[in-house]
Amino acid sequence: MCILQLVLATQNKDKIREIKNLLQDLPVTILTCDDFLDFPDIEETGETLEENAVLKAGGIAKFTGLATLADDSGLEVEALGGAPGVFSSRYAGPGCTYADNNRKLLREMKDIPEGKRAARFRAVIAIVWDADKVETVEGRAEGKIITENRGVDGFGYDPVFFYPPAGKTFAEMTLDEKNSVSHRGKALLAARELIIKHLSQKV
Ligand code: ITT
Repeated sequence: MCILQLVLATQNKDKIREIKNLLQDLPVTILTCDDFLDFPDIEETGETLEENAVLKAGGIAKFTGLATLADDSGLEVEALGGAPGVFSSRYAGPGCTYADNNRKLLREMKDIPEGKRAARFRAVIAIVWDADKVETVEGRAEGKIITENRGVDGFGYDPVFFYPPAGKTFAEMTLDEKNSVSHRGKALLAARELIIKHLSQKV
């Protein structure tokens, strides 16, 4: 197998940590925004996670000329009709923090009863290999929104996302534990297969 250079089309350090952890044993050199000058911020104008993942990977692949992986992810809350969805990172408005988003979510859900708080995380990963070839995979994690923050690890909505099979929120899990059950972990497992197939075709 040859060594592949793969760029991560994200400015989100938390995603970079999780993605690197799950790809670390592959013969892949991972490059991030820190390895390039003037790494562009690709505008997310798509209406779906898949469209945005392809937009981000395509934009950065064009900029670097290298194979590029992007993750577009979000939280879909049943009682809120699927919100915040594609707007997950900017739910509480432009420039908002993770804490602002969680406060807004808990406020919006304050009257929603225990049995109606189902939510799912979804992650779509797009890999642009070259101008003619893009592949996408998806992962999901089903859980529920609790009524106050629990745990300090992870990022984003992790402190309010309770994962019943583990009896914990994602913010109460180690990185390995979260990656073994999360939406991103599952999408990356499928992405690993794409990478392995690509490497074997290059031999
Ligand atoms: P890039 O576009 O640069 O990758 P971003 O944070 O803007 O970074 P997205 O547009 O995909 O990424 O938005 C994803 C948001 O969904 C993220 O900011 C969190 O608020 C939330 N999110 C995604 N995955 C999550 C996870 O594993 N745990 C908690 N929150 C998550």
